[in-house]
Amino acid sequence: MEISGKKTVVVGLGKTGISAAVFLRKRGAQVTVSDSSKDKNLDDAAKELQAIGINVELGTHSSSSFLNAEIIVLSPGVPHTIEPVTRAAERGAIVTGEIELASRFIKEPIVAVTGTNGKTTTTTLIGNMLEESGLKVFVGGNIGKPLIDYAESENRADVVVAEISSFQLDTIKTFRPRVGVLLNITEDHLDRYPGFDAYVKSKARIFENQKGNDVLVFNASDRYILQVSGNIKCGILPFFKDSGSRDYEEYAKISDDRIIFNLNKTVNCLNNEATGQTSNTGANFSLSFSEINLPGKHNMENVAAATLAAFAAGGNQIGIRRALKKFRGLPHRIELVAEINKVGYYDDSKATTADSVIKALEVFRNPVILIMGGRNKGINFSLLKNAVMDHVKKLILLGEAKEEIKSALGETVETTYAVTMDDAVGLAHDAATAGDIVLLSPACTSFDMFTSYAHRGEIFCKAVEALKRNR
Ligand code: UMA
Repeated sequence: MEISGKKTVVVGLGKTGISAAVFLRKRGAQVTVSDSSKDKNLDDAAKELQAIGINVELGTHSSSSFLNAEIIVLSPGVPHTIEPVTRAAERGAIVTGEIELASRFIKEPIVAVTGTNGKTTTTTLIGNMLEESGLKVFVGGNIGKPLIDYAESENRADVVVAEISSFQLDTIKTFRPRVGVLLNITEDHLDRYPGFDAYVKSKARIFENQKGNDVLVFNASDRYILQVSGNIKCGILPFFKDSGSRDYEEYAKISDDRIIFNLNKTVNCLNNEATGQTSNTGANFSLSFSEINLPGKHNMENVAAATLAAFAAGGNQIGIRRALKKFRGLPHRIELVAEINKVGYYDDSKATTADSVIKALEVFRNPVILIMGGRNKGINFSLLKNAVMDHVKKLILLGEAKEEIKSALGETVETTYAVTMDDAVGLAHDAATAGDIVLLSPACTSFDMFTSYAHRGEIFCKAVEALKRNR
């Protein structure tokens, strides 16, 4: 893609927009960044970009900014259907995303991870496993570090590991990960897609351009992934739960207490390319759940996927085991924050889908007091009925979606409203008896009350710490 001298517009002045604008400017493009928000927090970034010759428009997407644009780079949070963008596309502008743009300038092989849940854990694990195997790795993408930063960096890696969201897949064209990972597909982001089918199609784009000896690691126990798997045109490394027999040559099977890897052939598809590593042949081994410091069966799926992907990208068994031994999970994902009066307080603020809340509830055998709520992003809360019935002693609801959740689940379990997070934690404490679990697992986004899921998790942790101090 020729960039020098081109009239470009970057939409959104978040992490992606800032990085993409700097990249385009350094490559000699005329750059305008347009952000519909007037938020004062954008002012500093705007000034920094202006200082290097980038135009910044805040508070609107004016048609004049998009007039004569040749390339438009969308941030993932910006729908590609907004009017100024569709108009410019009709006039012949190239509309792209930061992932597509970055991938055109990255020569090293890319391992790309998508799925509704578990992306960040799996991406982090793959990065750690490859590093422990002696490779130089860049980890970025939806995990919080735009991929385009790597395209500009002088610090070259052997392998790039990228977390990729469906929003980012919506704007790809040629993006071709040498190793793709498709973890699972459950209802999510239905406020952004016309329906679930469109969301499934978006996720399946991870392997759209994979071919030849590229590899797709995928969840063969996921019915929506199986529905789209007919379109795979590259090598496969499936992982699945130990039920039913499947005719796969190489795979990972998750039994009741271990993950069994059957990797008889050479699976390193990057063999002797960028990594210079030799192939991993004859890797038949198993990982016991007790060796893995992560809660829940869903995490065994993440470990299975990460291990297969790491093998495919040149990792070795010693490095993979070493990384697993060190990894203790990421913050805000079923994270034990404190134990107060024999009650465990867990922060699962990252859980913004029904499926992730179900997975969290399944981790616990003891009664759970569940704190839920926030802004609904199109989730059908009645999907939680059975799991709530089986695990939850009391439901404490917070935020914009509280009434909607109550009407879906209120008949299943005793329900109370809370106004603030402090209030929710206090009510949970009052309801808990020794042995119970207090779990924040919201099934909603945080944006009605907090700046991010991490912010929500931090406020929860602070409330729990205060409770511990004052008890
Ligand atoms: N904006 C407009 N016009 C619009 C809509 C938004 O100008 O029509 C502006 C907003 O005012 C805001 C800016 O766009 O100032 C924000 O852009 P963004 O939401 O794309 O945010 P970034 O900071 O660029 O972060 C994005 C990802 N965010 C989203 O996909 C919503 C980050 O993932 C990612 O880490 C980052 O790029 C680097 O790749 C976050 C996320 O929530 C963690 N992802 C979703 C998820 O994981 O479920 C997909």
